Formats: sequence, C-alpha cells, structure tokens
Amino acid sequence: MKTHKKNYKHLKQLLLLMTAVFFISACQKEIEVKKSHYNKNADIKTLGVMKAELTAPPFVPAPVGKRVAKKLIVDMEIIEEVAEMDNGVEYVYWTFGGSVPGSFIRTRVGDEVEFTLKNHPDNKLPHNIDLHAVTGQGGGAEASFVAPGQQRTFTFKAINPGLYVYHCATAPVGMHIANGMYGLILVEPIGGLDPVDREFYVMQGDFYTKGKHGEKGLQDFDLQKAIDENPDYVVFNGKVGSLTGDNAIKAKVGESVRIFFGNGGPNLASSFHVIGEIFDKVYLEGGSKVNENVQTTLVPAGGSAMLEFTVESPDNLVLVDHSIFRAFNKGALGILSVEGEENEKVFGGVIAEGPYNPETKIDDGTPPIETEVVVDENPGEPVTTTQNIDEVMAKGKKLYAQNCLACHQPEGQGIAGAFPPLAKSDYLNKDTDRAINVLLNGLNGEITVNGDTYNSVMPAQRLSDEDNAAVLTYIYNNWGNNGTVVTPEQVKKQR
Ligand code: HEC
Ligand SMILES: [Cu+2]
Repeated sequence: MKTHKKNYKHLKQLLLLMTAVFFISACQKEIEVKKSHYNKNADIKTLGVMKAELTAPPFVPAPVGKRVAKKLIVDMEIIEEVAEMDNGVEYVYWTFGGSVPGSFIRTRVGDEVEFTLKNHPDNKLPHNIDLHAVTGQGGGAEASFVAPGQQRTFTFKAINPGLYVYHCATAPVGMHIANGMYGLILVEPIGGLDPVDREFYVMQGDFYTKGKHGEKGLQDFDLQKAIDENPDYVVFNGKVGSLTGDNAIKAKVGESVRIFFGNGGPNLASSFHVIGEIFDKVYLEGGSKVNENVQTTLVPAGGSAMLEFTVESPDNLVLVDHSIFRAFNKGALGILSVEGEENEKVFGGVIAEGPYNPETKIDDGTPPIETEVVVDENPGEPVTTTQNIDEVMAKGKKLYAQNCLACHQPEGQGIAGAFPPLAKSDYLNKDTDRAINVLLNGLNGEITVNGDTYNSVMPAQRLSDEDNAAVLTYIYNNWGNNGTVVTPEQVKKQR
C-alpha cells in the first residue's frame, strides 16, 4: 500500500513536469509563429527628417526614387468650404487640405510618418483621419480625432507598399465621406516605382444633393438619397468638369503615363476605363500584383488601382466610369489630351467612305474576281447626287435618331447641365460652319448655349458629307431653328 502510494506520488510529479515542459515549448512555438508573421519592414531604420510635399489633384508629389527611409512630417489642414460642383451648382465640401480629393501623400516603405491633423477654427465639426496605409487602431482615426480650432499629432510606420485611400471616420462616417473627405496616400516600395513621364491623381466620388442633377444654387446633402445609393453626381476630382476643357490633363505621343486612381465612394464601385486606350499594366487594387493589357478595371469604394500605359497617338482619351450613364449624365468623365504626330501604325483613321446600298456591289478598291462587262444604259446623262429636300429631311431625321438623340434628346431639348439644346439654339443658329465643325471634329471645353454654360465633351461624328448635311438640315428646319439648308459641298469645305 505504502509503495503503491509512493509510486503514485512519483507519477504525479512526472505528470506535472511533463505539463510544464509542454507548456513552455508551446509558448516558444507561439513566439516563433509570431516572429515569422512579423512584417520586417517595421525594422527599417530611418535616417533624417523631411517635410512631406502635399499636392492637390490632378498633381502628385515628386517620386521617392532611391531615397532612404526618413521621418516624414505630414501637416494637413481640414477646411470646410463652399465650392462649385457644376455650373451654377454649389456645395459645402469638407476637405483634407482644401481639395477633393484631399492632398496626395507620397511616402516609402520604412518611413516613419509624423502626421499632424489641424481642424481650422472656422470649421463647424470635429473630424479625424483613417489611413488605409496604417496598421493600427482605426487606421489612426482615434489618435487623430480633432475638434475645430484644435490639432493633433500621431505617428505610424509605413510597412506595406501600395496605394491607399484615406478618409474621415467621424460619425456619421458616410456623410463625412460623401462631403469629400477622402484622398490617397502612396507607399512606394524600396527603390521606388519605375519612373514614368507623367503621373496624375484622379479620384472618383458620388454626391447626393437635395436638388436634381444640374439644379442651380447651393445644394444641401441629401441623406435619404445617400442611403438609397442614388447619387445626383458621380464625378472625378470632386466636381463635374474637373478634367475637361481647360482642366484636361495632357501628355505627348510616346510618353508613359501613370494614373493613381482612387475611389472615395461613399457608395459606388467604379468601372474605370479610358476610351481609346488600353492599360499596359494595372496594379490591382493598388497592391503589388500586376495585370497586363486591361480594358476596364474595377475599383471598389475605399479602394484604388495604379494604371500605366503609353500614349501612342494624338487623341483625346476619355476617362470614364464605364457604368456609362454616370459618365454622360452624372459627370464621371475626364479628358487626357495627347498631342503629337499622327501614328498610322497604330491607328489608320478613316480610309474609305461612301454610300452603302445593299442592292449594289461595293467598290472597296479590290479588283473583282470575275470581270463583267458593264454597259452604260444612259450614255451621256450626268450622275447627280442632288436630292430633293423631303428626301434630305427624311434621311436627316433617321440620322438624328441614330446618332444624336441619345444625348440631345428627341425634341432637341438637351439635358440641363449635360447636353446643350439644339432646339432654338443660339449657338447653332449663329454660325453654320462652326456647327459643321462640331460634327466633324467633336467639341470640348466651355460653350454657352442660350445663356447656360456647358463644359463637356461631344465626340466627333463619323458621318459622310451627305449625312452631315442631311442631319444638320433636319435640325435647322425643326424646333424653332432658322431653316438653313446645309449642302454636302459646305461640309466638304470644312474638312
Ligand atoms: C455623346 C453625346 C453626344 C452625341 C451623341 C452628340 N452630341 Fe452634340 N454635343 C454634346 C455635348 C456634350 C455638347 C457640348 C460640348 C461642350 O460642352 O463643349 C454638344 C454640342 C453640340 C452642338 C453645339 C451646341 C448647341 O447646342 O448648339 C451641336 C450643334 C451639336 N452638339 C450637334 C450634334 C449632332 C448633330 C449630333 C449627331 C450627329 C450630336 N451633336 C451628337 C454631346 C453629344
Ligand atoms: Cu470629417
């Protein structure tokens, strides 16, 4: 019995020892696991202090290149201010640094960012900042919460390379974002991104106003429309026309272009596309994976993408959200204007045109396989292209429905703020040659029609001289216009 008891005691001790050993080794394992998951960029040493250059869109600060990691001082002021959303439409924007999107911040992996957020004393509300580039509570939201007339400084280490959204995260968060409180922070990898010729900062956002799209005056934020995700405006860089007309971004044939594209939301994802271009490279979701030869890239609300392409021919490339009504009816449209020599290797342009009649054989320049003897049945009678006015009008009506109606509307009444009217248009009636040129070459930049300004884009119409003449004649002889008859010869002269 005694020995038995002693044995039992030994067994108990052994068990205790075993548990202890197991426990210690388990602990060690856990530490090892943690170490292997630890982002080693957190250990990058910084050398020196530098003040960050901050830029308003569409500009970006100078690339980091080969510079070492530093302590980077970011100084950002929040400003609440009235600005124009569209012609005659005003809105109270809440901004990081006075622009929508807010100032672009450019850092590199290993930088220790010392961030000071200042809330201007004239502002009405407290704000803060949640940077998606931050690993830490709320992306810095709590550490940066500031009341008007206050400032707050916090620090973080940039440990993951990529293009990140930042935004205000003060309740009601949706409203702060809907009023323009978002921007981009770029964390370049060690050694920097590959150099390119041009870089641009473009960010999409959706806006919700009490009045309908185009309704003039100072517009209040509409919470119900925001909840319903039914925006009146979907725009690039905070307003309609921020990248069209005189604001178009520019490049030269042969240059490489990088667009830092972000989506502030608050609600809509963007199907970002550039009409007339293909993205050679897309850094998906603003991360490190690169896709190549992309037509349209999907950028979620609160997400980003870096897009790279070279511009091969002198075109007006059109930046759009390919959810296309947003582009042509809500504002999500911009122009990258490319200047330089035509490049027929990549785009040949129109090489032939003429009437198409299914009844007759098409003369496309290739010699016929079987030669027939063609007999001219009416020798000596001239070939005439003159049509009577009724035919021209009927043809013009058809052409209008096919080519113009979608934008200028069935009765030529246009859409306020987006498409100018053709009915009783003073612009149209004043100058026929100018109107012909609009069709031949397209139109962008600010114009005034019947007292309202438009600053949008009309694509060039690829119609024959006859068709251009017919559609214009139809328009001039309808809806209270001045009755001009436009001839194909007149169109030809303007080519
Ligand atoms: C994709 C939409 C779109 C289509 C299609 C379109 N337009 Fe336009 N048009 C516009 C826009 C936008 C403007 C104003 C451009 C600006 O702001 O610089 C405009 C301007 C004009 C103007 C000068 C302003 C005015 O109101 O008098 C004329 C004339 C015109 N378009 C005629 C036509 C005709 C004719 C067609 C069809 C053959 C046509 N457009 C097709 C969008 C379009
Ligand atoms: Cu805010």
